[in-house]
Amino acid sequence: MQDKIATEKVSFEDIKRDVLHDYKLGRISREMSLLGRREVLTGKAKFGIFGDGKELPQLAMAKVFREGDWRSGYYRDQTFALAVDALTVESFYAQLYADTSVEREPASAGRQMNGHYATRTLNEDGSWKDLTQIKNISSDISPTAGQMPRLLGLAQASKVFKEIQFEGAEKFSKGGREVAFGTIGDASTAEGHFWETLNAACALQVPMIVSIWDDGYGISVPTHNQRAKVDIAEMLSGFQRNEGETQGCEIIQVKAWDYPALLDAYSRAEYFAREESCPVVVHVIEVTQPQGHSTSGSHERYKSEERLSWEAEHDGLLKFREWILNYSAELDGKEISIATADELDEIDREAKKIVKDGQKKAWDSYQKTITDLKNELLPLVEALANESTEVSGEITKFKNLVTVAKKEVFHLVRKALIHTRGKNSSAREALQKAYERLFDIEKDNYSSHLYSQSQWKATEVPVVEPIYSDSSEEMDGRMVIRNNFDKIFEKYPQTLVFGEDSGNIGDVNQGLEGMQEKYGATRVADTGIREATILGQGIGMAMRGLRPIAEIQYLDYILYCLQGMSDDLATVHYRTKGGQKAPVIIRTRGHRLEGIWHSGSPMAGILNLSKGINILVPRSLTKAAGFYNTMLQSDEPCVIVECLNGYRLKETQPDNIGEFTVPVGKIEITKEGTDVTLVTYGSTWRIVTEAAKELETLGISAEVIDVQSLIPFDLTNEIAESVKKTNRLVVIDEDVEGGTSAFIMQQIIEKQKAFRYLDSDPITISAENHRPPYASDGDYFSKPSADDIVEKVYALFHESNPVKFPKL
Ligand SMILES: Cc1ncc(C[n+]2csc(CCOP(=O)(O)OP(=O)(O)O)c2C)c(N)n1
Ligand SMILES: [Mg+2]
Repeated sequence: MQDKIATEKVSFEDIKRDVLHDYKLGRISREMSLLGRREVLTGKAKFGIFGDGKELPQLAMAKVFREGDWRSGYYRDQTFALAVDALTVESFYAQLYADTSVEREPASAGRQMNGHYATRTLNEDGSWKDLTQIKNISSDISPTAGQMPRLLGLAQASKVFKEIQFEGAEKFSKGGREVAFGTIGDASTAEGHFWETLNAACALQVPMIVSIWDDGYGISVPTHNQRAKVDIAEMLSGFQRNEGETQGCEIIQVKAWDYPALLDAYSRAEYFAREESCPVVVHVIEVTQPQGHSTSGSHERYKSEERLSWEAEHDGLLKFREWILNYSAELDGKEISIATADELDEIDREAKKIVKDGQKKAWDSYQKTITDLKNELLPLVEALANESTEVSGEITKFKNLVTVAKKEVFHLVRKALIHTRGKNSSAREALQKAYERLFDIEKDNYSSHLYSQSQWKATEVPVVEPIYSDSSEEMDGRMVIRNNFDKIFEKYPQTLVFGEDSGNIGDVNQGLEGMQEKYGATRVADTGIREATILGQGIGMAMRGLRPIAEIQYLDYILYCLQGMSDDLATVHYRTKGGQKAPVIIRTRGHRLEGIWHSGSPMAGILNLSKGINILVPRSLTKAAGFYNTMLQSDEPCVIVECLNGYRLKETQPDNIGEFTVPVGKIEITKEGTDVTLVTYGSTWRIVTEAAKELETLGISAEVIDVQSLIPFDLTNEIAESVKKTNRLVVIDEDVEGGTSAFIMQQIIEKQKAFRYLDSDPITISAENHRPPYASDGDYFSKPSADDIVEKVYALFHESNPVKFPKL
């Protein structure tokens, strides 16, 4: 290896201080694990998963993790989080207890199980912090290997920042020198996400270091049952970069208990990644799990005596201690050492005390939140005791409880309010008021930040109407969207699009035609066929301040990345209580075409699994363009489903292309009518419009509504207003029955209370439950046609007035 990264000269005293600092941090981390398990087993916390056995490699990794760098890892990394100041003993226990305070538990404000780390990249108002000054941890998720796709995007951002500049970029990157660090367990490397990410990283040559903590087990299943070969480094050897090539990665194998070898491994890894933008895998072997997998079981059940005693002997901290004690060298003729056994014992004692004190402080603070609540509400309930014997009974039950959480306090209050119903005493009113005020606070604690709460919230984006004039041109829809992208790339240098065939040919429908030539292959890029990591590129880059448009070629293939949408993208703002955001735009196209996998409209699946993401279903490419223009001004993620059969249809391009917006959460009445409200979205809109015309000839005046935005949904209740006028409601789409149409119906009938205005049954017209067979007839017999719609709507009128509307 050539030159190393420039380092300052250090004295032996510096080294000694560093080593002992690591030792102490390692011991603190271990004590946190030991006490953490006890806290769970004694019932003070629900579940615990810890990083014991993984301390040493994480200390080494932290040494090359610099301000501006990123980690995307999993639940074992408490030592690393401590070492990079993303965690304190108190915040660790605050999370274990599920304390909802952002100050005390900044990673998730009590929303995540313990071991899920995150730093806060956002200020309270939702604006970005200077991320180049932070050692950044992207918020962990529990699905194993789910952290990998995002890691790719975090690493790729560095490469992109080397090439593009924009105002404000200095907050996100210093010349693209940042490295993204990933961590993953050995068993989780059996997941597709691991291989897909590594393959893509090797192709893209991004600065990424993936550490595999190989402890030989995935819960109880040993490695040899998990993958093709026990030694994953051997399996990965085909990924090894060849001399002089710019593909592949470097692979380093190192033992988890060998402190100097670990330091060396990570300094080499850093060189490859930071200086050469080459991905690196650090396969850390001989890792142990002193306490087993988690508090849910004991490893004695599945590990042999032999394995258990091997683990005890190879405990990293034990070996570290031995190494320190055995260290001896000569400097200037004098024998030097790092520490004596007594000195290390003293550090052990200090570590134990630091952890005990931190845990106690965290417990007391957490308990205080409950005690405060109890102190405020219990006297108000007690004031009602003489109004009802049931209330006294509830109070006695409450006082006999061994443990009290907020839930028990609220349960008592709600029971007291039920038992005193109808009594309008001032005591009851006082309780009711306090209950409502405090319940609102808890609502915020547990349910806030699913969507943005900042000034950049999608619904706050100013509406700019499209402008049409005599000189507005008519053209294919794909030209409208293309011209809009052209303006977008010109206006927002931080925007980039990538997907299968998106670059060279400008996407399969030429909606990006010529864009790569004009804006370069970094901003308009082809990718491999790998939807999960296309999304991951989007998430990671959006977390670092870029504005990625991740293109999924067809809606039918979005299922490959639905896991990431659901588990990662949709939850990131929520699971950090507004601490992180990833405003990715997922561009896809779908609905009506022909064939089992080219006509799907699995909208309900997406809708149900992606709460937290705006779901936009424009009926035309002009509408789609407007949504891109809106969402690029917002800090929320979204999916925009373009109509697959719309690219070659003629549309009139607005004169203010690239500027006009389409508001989210707003419906459009596209045809006025008085007799029935037909609600639809996407490609079905054209068919409904055709049916509405035919209904007119049958004496039925239909109002047609395009929902446009499924999430958020009709925020001003305009559909209910329409039903108030027409007194009839039909929801039409091409999803399965009980799918998106059921969601729309629930919103209108239950949320908007439109049931009050109905004169006939509200009905849905959806597709058959099987997927649509190939060709036009496959479509005709499985998705609602204009014929179906006309007949079903007509039937409603026949039922109410058979004379005027005789049977068809
Ligand atoms: C996708 C997914 N499947 C299953 C689980 C349940 N689970 C949690 S941890 C774990 C084992 C992971 O083993 P490994 O990757 O080796 O990490 P380790 O816990 O050993 O550090 C499993 C199966 C999960 N969290 N996510
Ligand atoms: Mg494992």
